[in-house]
Amino acid sequence: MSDHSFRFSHAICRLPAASITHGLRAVDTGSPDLAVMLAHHADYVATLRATGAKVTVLPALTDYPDSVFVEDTALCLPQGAVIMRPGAPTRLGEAAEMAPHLVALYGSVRSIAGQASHIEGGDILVTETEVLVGRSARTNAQGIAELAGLVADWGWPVREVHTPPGVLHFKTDCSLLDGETILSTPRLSASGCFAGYRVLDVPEGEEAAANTIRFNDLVLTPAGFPRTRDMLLRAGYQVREIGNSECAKLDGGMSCLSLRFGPKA
Ligand code: CIR
Repeated sequence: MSDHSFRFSHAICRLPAASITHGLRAVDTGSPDLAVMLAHHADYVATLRATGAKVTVLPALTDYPDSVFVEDTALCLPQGAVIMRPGAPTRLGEAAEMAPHLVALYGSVRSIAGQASHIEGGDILVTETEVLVGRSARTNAQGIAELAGLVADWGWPVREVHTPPGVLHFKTDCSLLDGETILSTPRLSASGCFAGYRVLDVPEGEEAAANTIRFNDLVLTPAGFPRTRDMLLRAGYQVREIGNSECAKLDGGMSCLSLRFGPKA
């Protein structure tokens, strides 16, 4: 089995801006504290770096309150990168801000360009064999179809899947732990979309722990979900808990804070 889906040589992150207090959120659970978020972000970056990866940290973008959540701006595959077209109007411009950085790394990029197409990276889970895309309030059928056309000649099949109602992104509820194992909420795995994969369901009440990232030898999980942490440890993963209290106020988790990519194919 190849392990390109969790072996990474590079990552790109972006510092949160003071305007993060205006970031999008489904439910208002209080204003994020920038100083605490910066401390959590620094811990996140240091943890990625500790695995040996080169991590670029871009400057904050005041004009885009949600721009710390870089994952939504692009899809990075071994063959190349695709610039997304976020479904949130306030986030559309973030994709263009990311493009030059990916051009610098990949040489060129492809882009979702259709005016009716919307797709955000948080709705995309890449496994060893396929690209799963959840249709959501941010990602529509046109965006998924356009992505499928853009990655077909790179050999990637795209499969449209279900995002549970009321959940921001498909990957809010799942993560890839290794080439064949997915961490999921029970409400998502019950849809059957992971047939053929080994699925670990997060315990009831710890749904917010389903958004983790496998990054080289580590699994980064949000702090505060001890039953999920212990389940992952028992399953043999090396776990690092990262504070996520402030990003969680904006519906953000471990995956949204980075774009991750490996050596070019
Ligand atoms: C948003 O609503 O767009 C941001 N407040 C959170 C984005 C989280 N992104 C992700 O999970 N990939």
